[in-house]
Amino acid sequence: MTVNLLSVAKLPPLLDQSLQDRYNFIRLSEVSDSELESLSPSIRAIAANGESVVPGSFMARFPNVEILSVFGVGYDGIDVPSATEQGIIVTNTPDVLTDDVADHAIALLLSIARQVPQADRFLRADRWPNGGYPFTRKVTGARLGIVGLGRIGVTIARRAEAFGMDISYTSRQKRDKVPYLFHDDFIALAKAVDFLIVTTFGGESTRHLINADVLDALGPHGFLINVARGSVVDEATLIEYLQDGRIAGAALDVFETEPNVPQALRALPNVVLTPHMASATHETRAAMSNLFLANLEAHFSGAPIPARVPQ
Ligand code: 8YV
Repeated sequence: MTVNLLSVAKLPPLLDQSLQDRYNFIRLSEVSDSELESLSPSIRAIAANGESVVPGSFMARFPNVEILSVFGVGYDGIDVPSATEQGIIVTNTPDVLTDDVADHAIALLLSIARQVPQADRFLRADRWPNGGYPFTRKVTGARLGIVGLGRIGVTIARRAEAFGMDISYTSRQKRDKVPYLFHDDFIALAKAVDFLIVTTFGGESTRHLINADVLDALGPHGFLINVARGSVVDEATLIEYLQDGRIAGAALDVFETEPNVPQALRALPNVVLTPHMASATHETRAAMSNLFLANLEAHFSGAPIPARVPQ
């Protein structure tokens, strides 16, 4: 019997197609409330992505859901305790995207320090004949702070080693076996570095962790890079600090209310902004899709699930 799967997220077209081939695919955005009501007892799987917000009250509408599969490593929008209580397995797609997110973090760091997009705009505007582009910030040998030294943080640190950067971090706990300096508070970390990269979990526990105090500590020569979740940074305060030159610049792949990015942020010259695309390469999105499908398939065939989130 084909399993009824409800998709609550926009997924890549190829994955969408694979799900339609394998499951009885129901798209949340295409069914009315009453249709959903009558379908609800038949739904056994929910497909979501890293940006999805799925509260326990939503899951409770589907008494026979067994698995909620997330396309992405982050699952901060999913109420995992409620899922566990309701006997729903939650899966995600870690590891396969680590390299891409680390690559993108380094790309953002280089872009904001060396002002690559700004210089590109300068050239296209034919401003070069009137004089060269102003000097930028050297990266090699600079001090890098990483907020959250998980798999992605460590991979960024390894890349930064190749730039001779002096690396320190903060994390829920000090990591053994890494040669980087541990700070047990964000302010001390921000004070000690030129570039601060945020790679921590999203969700309530890290909401607005990067606030005025951390930005003050980073200071007028410091740069902020965020590839984690927009919620980790107090975006309104960040905008004020950028406007006033109280920090030097920011390079952001994630925002508080995606896909809407405040005009005040877009108007700033000292930012580099990308549309939540750190893991969006052909190769990695294919690998994420395969892992996403493998999680579902393993569950429904009774095999061990490759990537189940901790409960
Ligand atoms: C994706 C992400 O953009 O993995 C995550 O947590 O945020 C990204 O890789 C997202 O999940 C796809 O929608």
